[in-house]
Amino acid sequence: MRHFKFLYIIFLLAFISCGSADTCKDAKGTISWLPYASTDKGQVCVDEGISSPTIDIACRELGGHWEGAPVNIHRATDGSTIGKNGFAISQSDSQVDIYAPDDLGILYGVYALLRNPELGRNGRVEDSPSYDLRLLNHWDNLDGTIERGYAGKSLWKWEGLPDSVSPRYEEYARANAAIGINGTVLNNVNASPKILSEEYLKKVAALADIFRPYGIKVYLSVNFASPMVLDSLPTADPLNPEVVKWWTDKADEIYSLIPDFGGFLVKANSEGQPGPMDFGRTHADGANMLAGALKPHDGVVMWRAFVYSPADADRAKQAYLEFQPLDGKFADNVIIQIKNGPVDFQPREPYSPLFGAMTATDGMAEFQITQEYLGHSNHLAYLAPMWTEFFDYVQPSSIKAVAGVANIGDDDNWTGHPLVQANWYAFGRLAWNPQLTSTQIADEWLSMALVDKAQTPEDVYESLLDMFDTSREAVVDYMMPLGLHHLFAFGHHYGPEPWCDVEGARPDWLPKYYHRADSTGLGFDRSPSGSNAVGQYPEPLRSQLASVETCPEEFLLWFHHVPWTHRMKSGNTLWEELCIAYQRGVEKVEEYRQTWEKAKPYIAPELYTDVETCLATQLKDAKWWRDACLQYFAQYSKMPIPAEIASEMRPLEELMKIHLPITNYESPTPALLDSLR
Ligand code: BDP
Repeated sequence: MRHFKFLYIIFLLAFISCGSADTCKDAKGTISWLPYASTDKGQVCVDEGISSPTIDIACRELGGHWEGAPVNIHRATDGSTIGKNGFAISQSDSQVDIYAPDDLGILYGVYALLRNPELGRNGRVEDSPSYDLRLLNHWDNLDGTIERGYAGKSLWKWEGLPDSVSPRYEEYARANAAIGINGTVLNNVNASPKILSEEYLKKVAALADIFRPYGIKVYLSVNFASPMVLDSLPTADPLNPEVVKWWTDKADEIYSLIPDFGGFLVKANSEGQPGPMDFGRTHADGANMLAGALKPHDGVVMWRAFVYSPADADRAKQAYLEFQPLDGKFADNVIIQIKNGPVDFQPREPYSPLFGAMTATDGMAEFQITQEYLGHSNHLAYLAPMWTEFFDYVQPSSIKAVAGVANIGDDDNWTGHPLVQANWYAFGRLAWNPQLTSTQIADEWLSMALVDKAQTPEDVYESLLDMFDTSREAVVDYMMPLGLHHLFAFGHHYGPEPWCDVEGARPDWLPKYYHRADSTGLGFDRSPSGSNAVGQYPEPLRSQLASVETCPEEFLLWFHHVPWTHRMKSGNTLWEELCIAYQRGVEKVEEYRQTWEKAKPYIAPELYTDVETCLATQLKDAKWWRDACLQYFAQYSKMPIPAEIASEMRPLEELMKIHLPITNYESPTPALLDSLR
């Protein structure tokens, strides 16, 4: 169908503007991938019949920030191949055309064009999101703290809402829309029932109103015992009619305030949270009851599979054991949210075998953007390589959605470490298109956020790119190489404590449970002769993982208890290889410091200094990890640490005395770390 064209030209002032692009790149409070510089030159022409608050934003962005030829905005015609929320762009010297089947697609097209002004120049480019749900999960508590948050306090200022509204709420929505994120779970999975009170729902509605034109739907984490806590029901049994009615009424109330509310995220019967099993029911009973309440409103339930109990032999098998038998028993608006790995967001984990094991149930991946286990906000760990590695094993089309635990707080720079806005960005880009490569995304981010690519010598740029791309592997090397995992200090998870023993603590919260170091070797035997966690993987991977000889070495100690003298592919023994890996990690960080110094002339001064400080801390931490782990394991291997490393090590007894006085809500400052070690 052809539209009758009604042309009008819009000249709009940028609604956020400041100086030149370069001064804004590193300005405090800015989002690195958003346009800030105001051009006031963008000319936009919208086909008749296309109008909405979302289109107004698209026009405002172009009006304020587009410097190229006039842009025509069209509704894609019925026969178009463009997917939901997708767009097509073509451009010549005299005009740019954006086509989309819906308004959000137009907005996404506009952001794609602003990100890459050449898009569509060499022929029409078509793009649409791979998943319908691309969500951030905030682990924000109602008191303003953030569980595992390292960028200050929560962005949500609950005391002031709904009347007082921070300008950052809209900037947050803009930042997310610009990378295709279309939903946000506002509160911690360890959910306070209070979030469902009338008082808080009004606050949530105020945020939803701000996010709506940017295509961001609001979701909430809910506490399964909410009916008992909020309204004194004697039970939260999902099959009890009063409980069912309570949730049905609650859903109606939510939708009366927020008509496009997305749905619930639920952590149930996990780490002490209440759930259906407290009442003798199953995960499916619980999820389906909530799904029933949301169904008339088109809401979804994201039910988490993060479950484990100390009674069982192997924590890595738990989620599969509990959930796989329930395959096919879930309502069609339930999605099982599964962490990428079977344990808990370690620097490297094999993928969770639950992916692909529930063929009659929708599943979604949960990644962690915040660096709970990767050096908090002190370490540079660019996480896209971890997530693309996941997609090397898990077919993108086998899951329905993706979620990322946000690394966002109210810090000036939003994400703590000055460079890890890149991880928020990378998550959004991969949620849109999991086929993108980590290097491609790093290249996009570096050239937008860090340096002016045209002005930066190629070797400097390449070194920066390499620093990003290898940084997660460096963390793996200096913390937990070759499949080691969970050697972290108890509670806050910053720094090494492979020796950790806390009286009365659950064994599966202690490092020894995972590394199993003894005089014969190192690693967790998950082969058929051990816990047989490998049995949960499909063939041929299962057999490959099952044998020490064929198991990929990066997962070796995850799946096997390996003799210290075992010959690795390199010809080195396991012990030698371990020493090499820890040292390689340290050297990599030394190299990053040199890269950073080389890049100094091309980096904004304040940013330069901030990152320099972080890298200095990262190097000290890397050595701390190396020294602690190698000396601790040497007690079992009885093998020597190479002299050149050993000579600069701090004695183990000293390292074992370091205890960081921090909680799950903070990252240690460099000064605190220096004072303790
Ligand atoms: C672990 C965190 C814990 C979270 C839990 C979860 O240590 O704070 O509550 O995961 O995902 O990674 O529920």
